[in-house]
Amino acid sequence: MSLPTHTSHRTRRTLWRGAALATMTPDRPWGWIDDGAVLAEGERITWVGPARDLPADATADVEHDLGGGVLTPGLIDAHTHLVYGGHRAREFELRLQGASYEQIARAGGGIRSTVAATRAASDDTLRHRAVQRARALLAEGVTALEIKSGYGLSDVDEARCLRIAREVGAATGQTVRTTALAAHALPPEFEGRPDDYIDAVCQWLPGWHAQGLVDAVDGFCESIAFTPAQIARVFTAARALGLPVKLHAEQLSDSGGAALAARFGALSCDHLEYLSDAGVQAMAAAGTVAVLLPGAFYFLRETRVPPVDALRAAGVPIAIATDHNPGSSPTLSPLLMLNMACTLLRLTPEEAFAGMTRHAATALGLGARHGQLTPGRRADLVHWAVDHPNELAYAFGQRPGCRVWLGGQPAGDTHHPYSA
Ligand code: DI6
Ligand code: FE
Repeated sequence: MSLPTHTSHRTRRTLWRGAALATMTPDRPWGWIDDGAVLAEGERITWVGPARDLPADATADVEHDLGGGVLTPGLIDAHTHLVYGGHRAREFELRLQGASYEQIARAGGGIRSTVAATRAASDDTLRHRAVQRARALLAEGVTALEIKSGYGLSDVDEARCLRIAREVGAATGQTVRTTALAAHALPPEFEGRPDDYIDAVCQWLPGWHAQGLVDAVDGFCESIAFTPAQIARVFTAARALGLPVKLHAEQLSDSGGAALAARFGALSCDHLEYLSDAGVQAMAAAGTVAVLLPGAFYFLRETRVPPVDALRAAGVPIAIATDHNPGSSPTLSPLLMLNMACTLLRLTPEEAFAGMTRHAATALGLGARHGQLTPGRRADLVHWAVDHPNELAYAFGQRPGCRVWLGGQPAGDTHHPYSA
């Protein structure tokens, strides 16, 4: 009796051709190749170059002849708060009637109202909504994303949100990096006792880590949240577990958070509207990525622009992310963020696109495997129906069609769940 023969011993080879490539390698603008080809074996890219240089013996099990357009690495959303209950449309109304984000937060609204809604929601509801949001990002080309906790603010509820974040990746096939943001706001049961809460967070962290729920640790360093000294204690606990850190820093005021995070070798500092020169230099020295969040800048009608020229001059890599969250950035459109990064923050379209690919990968500690089309990296690809990717930053709100591959496989249903 002979065993059934099958081909799974050899990994599946896939070839993409018939499109321009924006490989996003840093050696030339957009890493551009006019008429390119990409080969993958299984989940990994094995060859990238001009189609005319394709090795003669390059055979493929599956061939995608793209018929024009541009192939790019998958977009990477390096800062999201995707797991939460409820929404804050009412708060949006209040702000339009004159209340400020800070006033609402101090009055127990804001983040705390989302904490109450998140604690009250079932796992199924939280998971269903988070997966919907991740699919909306996927429909605009996002193949990898960070998901923060930060709306549970108790041992049990933070672990629940981190576990659901992991499940989102399993459900959509996207690469998910989880970040524990328990130091986001003070939960009501610790009212008036922020240092006790920070102690509790430091005690909870090893348990979440032991369950494999944490890829990085974040905090909100701000006058309405936690002080640099409190954040430093959380970072020390993270370091003891070997976990990388990152920080919401200098969003509403300059509290020196970025320099503190840089001292802990932070992967990224995020927001940064009020970043000082000293903060820029500290980030440059530490190799920390600046994650700029034009959605929150826009939605809070911030007027102070992050110091983009100083970041550029110091050679700090700049990433762009949605910051999707119910309070300050309820967008699920990475393409709109590309546009806003250009119009509001004055990045070039290429800088913005690098900020959602190459530099976003670095911000998540995924720089070696994601964010560029090169041999050895993961075959997360997006085919866009445009002549040049600068159109993606230019035509705001238009959503040109795209096809997405995750590790060389076509992404499942990428229909926009919020469009008809
Ligand atoms: N900064 C932000 O913009 C979000 N979190 C943070 O630390 C806002 C979160 C919210 O308002 O729910
Ligand atoms: Fe955020």
